[in-house]
Amino acid sequence: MNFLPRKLIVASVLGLWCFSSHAQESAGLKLWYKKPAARWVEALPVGNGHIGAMIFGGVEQELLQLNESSLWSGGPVKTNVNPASASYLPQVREALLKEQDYEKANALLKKMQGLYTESYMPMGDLQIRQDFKDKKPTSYYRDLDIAHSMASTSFTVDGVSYKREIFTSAPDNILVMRISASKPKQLNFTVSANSRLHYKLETDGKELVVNGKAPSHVNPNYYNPPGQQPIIYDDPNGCNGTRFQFRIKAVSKDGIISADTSGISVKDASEVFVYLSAATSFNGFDKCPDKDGKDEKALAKGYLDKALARSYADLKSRHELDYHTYFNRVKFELADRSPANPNLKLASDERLMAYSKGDYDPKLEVLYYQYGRYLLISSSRPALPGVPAGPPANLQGIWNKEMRPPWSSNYTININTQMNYWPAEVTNLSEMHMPLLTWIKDLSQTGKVTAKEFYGARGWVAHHNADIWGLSNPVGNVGDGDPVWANWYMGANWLCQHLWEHYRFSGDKAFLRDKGYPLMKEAALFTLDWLVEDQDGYLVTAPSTSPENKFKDPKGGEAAVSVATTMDISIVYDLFSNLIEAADVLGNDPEFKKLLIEKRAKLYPLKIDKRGRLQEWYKDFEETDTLHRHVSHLFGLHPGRQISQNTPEYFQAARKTLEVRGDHGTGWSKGWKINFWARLLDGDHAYKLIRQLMKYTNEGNSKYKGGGTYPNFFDAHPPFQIDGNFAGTAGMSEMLIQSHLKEIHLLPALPSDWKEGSIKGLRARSGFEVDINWKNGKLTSSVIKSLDGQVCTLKTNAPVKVAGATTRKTDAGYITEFKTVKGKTYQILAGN
Ligand code: FUC
Repeated sequence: MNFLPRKLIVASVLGLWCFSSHAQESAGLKLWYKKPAARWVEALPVGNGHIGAMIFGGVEQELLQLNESSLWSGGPVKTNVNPASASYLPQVREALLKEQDYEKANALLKKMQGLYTESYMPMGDLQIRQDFKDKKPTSYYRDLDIAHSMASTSFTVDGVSYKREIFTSAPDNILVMRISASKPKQLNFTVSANSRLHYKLETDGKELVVNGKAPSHVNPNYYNPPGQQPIIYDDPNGCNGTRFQFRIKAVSKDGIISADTSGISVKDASEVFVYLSAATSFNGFDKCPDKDGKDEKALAKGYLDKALARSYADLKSRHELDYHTYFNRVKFELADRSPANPNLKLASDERLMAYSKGDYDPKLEVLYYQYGRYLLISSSRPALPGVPAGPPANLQGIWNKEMRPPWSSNYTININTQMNYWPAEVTNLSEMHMPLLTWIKDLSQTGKVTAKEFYGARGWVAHHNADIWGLSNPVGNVGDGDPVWANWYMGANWLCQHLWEHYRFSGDKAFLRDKGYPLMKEAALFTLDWLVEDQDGYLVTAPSTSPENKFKDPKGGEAAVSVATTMDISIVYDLFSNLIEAADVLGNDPEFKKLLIEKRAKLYPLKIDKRGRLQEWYKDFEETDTLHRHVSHLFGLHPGRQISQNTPEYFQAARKTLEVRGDHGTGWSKGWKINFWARLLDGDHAYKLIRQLMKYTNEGNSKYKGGGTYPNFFDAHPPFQIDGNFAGTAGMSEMLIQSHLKEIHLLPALPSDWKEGSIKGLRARSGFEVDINWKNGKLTSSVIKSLDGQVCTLKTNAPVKVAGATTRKTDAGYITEFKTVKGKTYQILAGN
């Protein structure tokens, strides 16, 4: 590839000023571009878990598309929506277990559905109009610096250089923009605002205030029954939607600033600070956000007034201090074969394109990795003093511009929501896991009602879709959903894995005892009621689907519903195993533990099909889509731990499954496959999928095909879905460290293209923080900090030296075990 022409183009478009001051830095942790965003997937995201903004970087017209993470349509979930549901369950089971009439079971399951989830809403837009009388800007540059969580746009018009710097601060819950010019009194612009929701503008002559309201119901974008309004504002049953307010104020030392409802006008200023605060009336999953809602006006005003009482420098340093606390915990470096790789100087979209064509650019992979961490810190936040916790990151994190976003931008818990949180613990962002873990509790509350109302069962259950209100029923508007996705019963059980994993990484026993274990146990109670015996005495789930694949019905046609899919059984196995271990840790529930051990032993076993793959269904049915994007039956390989080198036959069958399934798929599907191949200890295949996940795309929506990465590095399903970003980061971590079994495996799946590098600050289960260095594809040294005083069992591909420990060779590698003291650091060196 010839880089010279491209370099010249960059230099001439940007001008020397821009080329020399920024392009070098783009080798680091920045996304940067030479043009404003023309499309939403070119705009750059900032967020603090509450406020989200997509920054377009226009010169005369700047657009910040705004979100607030608690702004959803709807209100608390309705109960008693399908009282007849439970009465169909015996008939469904009879159809499945006695008659093998899968079609009949499918039809009956439609009668066992509830309502659809609500949707995540866009909040509004902030626009800046800066009139340059059509004079052409030069030296245009915009970036997102993920090392500091700061976005900027700069350009020169008529000899004056202008700059806009934007950040969203979590500790002050505020968006701040600094607008400056290189010469005094050159800033003349207006700031205006609007919303796609119902809204009104207000002003006191200084601040611009947008008051609005979300609909009381929005149908999913794929659900359009004739004659039904898809967006409804007034709920005749009494609970209207969530109110919101955002307020904007501009401050300048020397300019003239005035505001009316058309906007804020700034004249002849040298430097201007624009502040935006936002709040909603959302008051918890079980409170009507209208009549029992929070006072969003007081909240938004409070955040703004508090921020205004601080200097810009103070707000910025509080923001950076907070952000660095999390972001700086992990440092990842990959050596490039040619340290002066010319791609380092390319704008990020061009660089991604070059990478997609095959260029070697490991530092771009590092940038992608850290971008996943950036997105998690920006979209999932625990509480801070004076600022409540935000909800978990949804299908689009917190960034959505649509009134009817793809799949409602909800929580899809048959893979996608869990995937969002795969990087949380291992990349040392345990705090960012908390919004999910807290929300699981909410979901369990409605899930208890669903278990009782829909199935007459104990405990709690959740199906494949959920929302901020904790909707837990099988969706479908009682009959319109397809059971292949709607009637899946393992949502709660899978989410419970996150409670256990949080304990495994943190060692926080109080969390496990007070929060994790009770929720896990309640999920198991549902499951114990849900399991039935088949004719051979195995415990099976019936009805059961393998999201979202179908099989060829031996009686003809296609079917989705049968008995004991491998995914169901693997998730139940995981839940029971985690509870059994948790009961050991807590020493609190011996009887229940005994019961689970008995039941686990009777679960329908894993099977290998006639092609040597892990069997997906109860019987060796043939799938209708061999390349299906979901690989649900490999749950036991990842994120479960039932399948590993310790179970060689299943390990081999899992590999075969993936080989046949192929590397195709949506963004998240490719992301999952990176994790699968890492668990199969095949770094080169995992790497192949990283390349696929990071393939440049600008595609809008091609049904279920494609995958890839948009110019702003958002993952493309397509359309945009954030889970692929998170799975990419998690998968790369999984290639460098694994600790799901009894040991910490260093460099389990290092690809040949990552010859030399280091990663610092990863977390491993049992409370360890780990740095790893390698050269020529081999571990050179590692530093392990013990955070919980546990015994450390290391697995390495070659012998290592640790003071006071001996290394033994096994079939699967070298095992080194040593006792640790909490707070102490241990050096590991390669060699005998
Ligand atoms: C599941 C997947 C789709 C999509 C949606 C949000 O239904 O099968 O690919 O990711 O969730």
